[in-house]
Amino acid sequence: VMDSDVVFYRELPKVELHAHLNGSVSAQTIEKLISRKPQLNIERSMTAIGKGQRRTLDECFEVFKVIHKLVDTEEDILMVATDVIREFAADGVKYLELRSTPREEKDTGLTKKSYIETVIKAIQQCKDEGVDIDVRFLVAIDRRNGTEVALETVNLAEEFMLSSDGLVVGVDLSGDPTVGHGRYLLPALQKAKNSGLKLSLHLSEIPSQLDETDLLLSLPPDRIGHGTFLHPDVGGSQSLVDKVVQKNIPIELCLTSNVKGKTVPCYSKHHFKYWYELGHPTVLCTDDKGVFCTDLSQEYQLAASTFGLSREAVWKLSQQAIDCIFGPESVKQQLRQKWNDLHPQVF
Ligand code: 6MZ
Repeated sequence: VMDSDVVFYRELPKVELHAHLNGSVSAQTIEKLISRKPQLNIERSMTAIGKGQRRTLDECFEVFKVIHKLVDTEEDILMVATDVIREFAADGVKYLELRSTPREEKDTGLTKKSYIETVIKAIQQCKDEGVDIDVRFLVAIDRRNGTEVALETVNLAEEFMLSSDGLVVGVDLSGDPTVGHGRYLLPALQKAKNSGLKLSLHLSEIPSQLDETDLLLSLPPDRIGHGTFLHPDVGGSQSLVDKVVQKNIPIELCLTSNVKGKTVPCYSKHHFKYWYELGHPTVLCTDDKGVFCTDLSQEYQLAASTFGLSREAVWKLSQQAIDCIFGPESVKQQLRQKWNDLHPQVF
């Protein structure tokens, strides 16, 4: 007999807006990759942070390096992306924005361009198979790589925005927050915005980035990733909060990721509470469902049990995420219709 909560959260239609492709690789897919490359001597345990385990953010970034070794051909990317999309769909996600950093691998002939083409191919393939999910792609800028690479990435994103039938909708800024500074990336981000790409930026994921956050908020971004240290109770500032509120910039919140990555001390102290109580648009997301061993149903369930949300409140939360997507108005309308059709008679 299935727990009724488990069924409710899995059947709850959901929107996932913050999912890094290579952080979202499930244990099953990792096993397939390992069997393709046994000579690397990589084990599943090196690619994930299990239940009850916590690592520093630095250690999390080491995990991504291991996964990148396993995913270095077009064939790998195609398998990883199709598996990840099917898994999100099986978890009740109806709209997904995947993000990934285009990588070049000299040894396998992978180029940044073929990287993006392959992700697009995976999205198209899932669509052709009839998987019940609308998937879009955000091209990610790794902050550690600086101005030139950021501009090159934006140029690629612009090219694909025009040629991908609307699948490439924006740009993400991510990567190790302790490395680099937003001031070097501002011109590239500005260019992306001017060309019509949407911006989702990791902001204040760690403390003491107030000047960077203030600078990047001037763009302004269309969404914020994490924003863990924005508010004054944790060393942020009221003026940053005021800007985010005035510009009504939705925040993508990833509870398990932040607890396991030790930027938040425990679930009950997660900044979800601060923003939710303000009535500010917040969207629950997984970040890296593979690395942090979670899924979006579990994240909704955790938020509800930690902060005492009723099923009705949970439904509202998932529904409001539709307003925050980067896809066009027509897609928002389709999703609203879907939510209406799936709405339970009673909670
Ligand atoms: C910042 C993160 C991240 O792009 O190779 N990434 N960036 N903060 C986080 N919090 C935990 N989690 C993942 O997926 C892996 C990459 O996503 C970014 C990092 O740049 C990481 O290398 P892709 O598909």
